[in-house]
Amino acid sequence: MTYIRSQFRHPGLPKNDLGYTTKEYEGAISTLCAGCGHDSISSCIIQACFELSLAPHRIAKLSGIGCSSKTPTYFLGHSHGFNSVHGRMPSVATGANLANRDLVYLGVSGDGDTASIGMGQFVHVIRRNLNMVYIVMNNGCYGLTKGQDSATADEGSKSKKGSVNPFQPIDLAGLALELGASFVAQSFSGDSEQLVPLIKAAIEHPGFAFINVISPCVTFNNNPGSTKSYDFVRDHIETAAIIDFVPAKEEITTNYEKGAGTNIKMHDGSFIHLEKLAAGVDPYDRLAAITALQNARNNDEILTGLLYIEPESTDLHHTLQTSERPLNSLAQEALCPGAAALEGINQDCR
Ligand SMILES: Cc1ncc(C[n+]2csc(CCOP(=O)(O)OP(=O)(O)O)c2C)c(N)n1
Ligand code: SF4
Repeated sequence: MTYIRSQFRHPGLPKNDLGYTTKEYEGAISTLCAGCGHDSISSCIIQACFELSLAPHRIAKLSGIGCSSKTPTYFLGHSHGFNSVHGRMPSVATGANLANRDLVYLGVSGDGDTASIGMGQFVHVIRRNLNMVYIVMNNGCYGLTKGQDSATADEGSKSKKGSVNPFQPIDLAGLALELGASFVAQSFSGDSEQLVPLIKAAIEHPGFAFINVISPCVTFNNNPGSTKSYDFVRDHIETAAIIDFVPAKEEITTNYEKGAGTNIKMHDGSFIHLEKLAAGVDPYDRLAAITALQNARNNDEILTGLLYIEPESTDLHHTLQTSERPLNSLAQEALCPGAAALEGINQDCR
C-alpha cells in the first residue's frame, strides 16, 4: 500500500528556540498497524526533542530488530540512525558514544529484543552507565514475528489464540534498578502527558536512563485475558507521581515553589517537578522503588512514573577518563602516541 503524506503544515505551528516546528523532528510515514502503541511513543519522542530544542543533527537514534526497532524510521528523519542486529543495539550505542560524546544517544528496543536475545547486552550497558536513553516498547510479545509470547509476558496472560503463558515475567524496570541503573521510569504509550516529560528528563540525565513503556500490540496481544492490552493497562495503571520537566533556561514558576511536590535538580540546572501520588515511592531511594514495584505487582497494578533517579550520576566517559573531544576531531598526533610511547608500553609488559 502506498501512503502519501501532505507536506503542508499550518504556518502558525509553534516554533521552538531553534525556529523549528515539530515537522523538522518527524520521520517517514509509519507502516506499523493502525493503533500500535509504538507509534504513540514515536510521537512522544518527536514532541520531547522539539520541546528541548535539540538540533536534529546532534541526535543519534539506534535500535535492534522488531516492530519497535523499526520506529526510528518514523521519527527524527534528520538525525543520525543505526538499525542494528537483533538485541545488539547496546554495543553499537556504546561504540558510537565512546567515539563521540557530543551526541544525544536515543536507543529504542522491544521486549523481545531486550529481554531475550539482547539480555546480555542490556545488563552490561546498565552496569557501565552509558550516557544514553534506552526505551523499551513493551508489548509482551514478538510483534514482528506474529505475536509469540515474550519474556515479559505475565504469568497467566492469555494470547489471542487462547494459550496461557505458564512462565514468570522478567520485570525490566525491576532488573534495571537491581543492576544499579541511574534513571529508571515506567510509562504507558497511551499517556503522552507522562511520557513526554519522562523522555525529556531521560535525555538530560547524565548516564543510563531507562524507560519501560507498556505499548500494546493491537494485532497480536490486545485480546481479553492479555495483561498488555489497552483495556487491561488502563484498568490497572497506578501513577507514582505526576511529573513535569523544566529546562535550565526556564524560570521556576511560583506554583512549583509553593506546591507540595518535590523538585529534583539535575546536573545542568534543569529540574524535574514531582507531585507524589503513590505512597512509598521516593525517587531518590532505590530500595523503596524496588519495593514499590514489587507491591504493585502483588496488587496486579502497573506502577508508572519516575521510579528512581541518581542526580549525581557520572557516566562511562567519566569512569574511563576518555577524550573530551570526539575522536574524529582529533589530529594524528593525539590519536597515535608514536613509536617511542608504544615501545615504552611494550617494555612494561615484558
Ligand atoms: C538473530 C535473530 N533471531 C531472530 C530474529 C527474528 N525476530 C525478528 S524480530 C523478533 C522479535 C521482536 O519482538 P520485540 O523485540 O518484542 O519487538 P516487537 O516486534 O514486538 O515490537 C524476532 C525473534 C532475528 N531477526 N534475528
Ligand atoms: S504487529 Fe503488533 S507490534 Fe507490530 S506493528 Fe502491528 S500492532 Fe505494532
